[in-house]
Amino acid sequence: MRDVREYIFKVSVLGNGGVGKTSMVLQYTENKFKANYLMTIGSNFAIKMLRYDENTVCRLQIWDLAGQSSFAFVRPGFYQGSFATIYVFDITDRESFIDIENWVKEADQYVPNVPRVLVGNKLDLTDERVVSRSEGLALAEQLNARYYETSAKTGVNLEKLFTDLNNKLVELHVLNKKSSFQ
Ligand code: G3D
Ligand code: MG
Repeated sequence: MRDVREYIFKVSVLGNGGVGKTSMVLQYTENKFKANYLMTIGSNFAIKMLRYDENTVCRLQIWDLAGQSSFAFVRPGFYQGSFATIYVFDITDRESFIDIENWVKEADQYVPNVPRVLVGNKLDLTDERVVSRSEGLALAEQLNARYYETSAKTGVNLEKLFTDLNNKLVELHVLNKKSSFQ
């Protein structure tokens, strides 16, 4: 009988309200955009099963935090036990890009040494773009993060983002391979 091992990796999705965090998670885990969902109250999570190889199955537990500061009390529990942080900005909203720094500062208080991913979302809104790809790449380099540009509307690059991250987490925690994730 083959010995299949299962792992659970919690990852946290961060960024200003409106950048598309909930939409990304919904599109990736359920292939839906603009289904009936409510503004995230506090935090919620979705699970995606990923097969790394024939012996290794992972459940990616993707947590999505509401931006409202009134829910600040949920933050410690939200960050606790995260294996990675995903920072999302909206390429049509410069403020959301500038604010990434604050999200990094906050997350670093709880989970300082985990792989980071930076995401420029709403890639489909080409005409409204105000943050360039090179700016995104430069910030990612500064944060020692991997950079992706996605659209929660079309789904572009979401599969790649989460599969790459899951592979990285298996390498780090199952195979004990330490290397940078950029
Ligand atoms: P949040 O969870 O980060 O707060 P949401 O963001 O997922 O609630 O998305 C905020 C708004 O942006 C939603 O529109 C959503 O449909 C839209 N959105 C999210 N991702 C994308 C994207 O990739 N492309 C486009 N075009 N829109 C996106 P509403 O109108 O409901 O506020
Ligand atoms: Mg949300």
